[in-house]
Amino acid sequence: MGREEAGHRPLATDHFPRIIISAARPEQFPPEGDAEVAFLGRSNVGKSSLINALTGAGGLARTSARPGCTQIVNFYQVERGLRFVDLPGYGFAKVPREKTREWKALIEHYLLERGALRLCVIVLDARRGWMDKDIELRDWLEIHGRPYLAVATKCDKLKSHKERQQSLRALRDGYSGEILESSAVKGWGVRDIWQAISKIKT
Ligand SMILES: Nc1nc2c(ncn2[C@@H]2O[C@H](COP(=O)(O)OP(=O)(O)OP(=O)(O)O)[C@@H](O)[C@H]2O)c(=O)[nH]1
Ligand SMILES: [Mg+2]
Repeated sequence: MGREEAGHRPLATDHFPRIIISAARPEQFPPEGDAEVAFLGRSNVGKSSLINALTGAGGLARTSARPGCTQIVNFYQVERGLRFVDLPGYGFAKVPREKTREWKALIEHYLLERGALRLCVIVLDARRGWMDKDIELRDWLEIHGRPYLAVATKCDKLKSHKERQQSLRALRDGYSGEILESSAVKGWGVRDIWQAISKIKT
């Protein structure tokens, strides 16, 4: 299980980026301190891959073609003063309902209670746009006053002009805010996303 093991706490080091802890329960969340950016989105959408692309650390966040890979909350120290938080993906139908409830409680606890949380990144699949669960999350964040940024990833999968047009339509449908496009595979969008993240520090 390696770094996915709940409660796994490697030795402290000054080396960045590094995992701080994989938490299966709120009691395992690390003490609050540095600003946190949380990555949220449907299972398999590419949250962990995006974290790896942003940090330039290929094996930092475990990725998988199998949805539901990240079932716990992973805290990463990205640089001095900044942490990334990889939250479990939502909306994976094959996960037992009880498990889904557990994850939801864990995510909600983090989003409601975490004072250090400065920005939520809603990760969308560029080919699908806003799906019901994403809209639910967006509404929830707005109601609770949590700032968020929408990122449409896997843009490398849009091969034709027609697919790109369809993607833009789906992303813009009912949403007028900013959406950054990215590809973890190609490294697209990394600079823009960092620019948005760096604003939380000012
Ligand atoms: N082509 C392409 N594939 C990607 C991209 N980002 C992620 N993937 C692939 O999509 C699959 C899921 O990626 P993950 O990063 O594990 O997704 P996740 O959102 O963390 O998934 P969960 O932890 O299960 O919620 C993997 O097979 C990745 O290689 C991308 O930008 N382009
Ligand atoms: Mg993941």
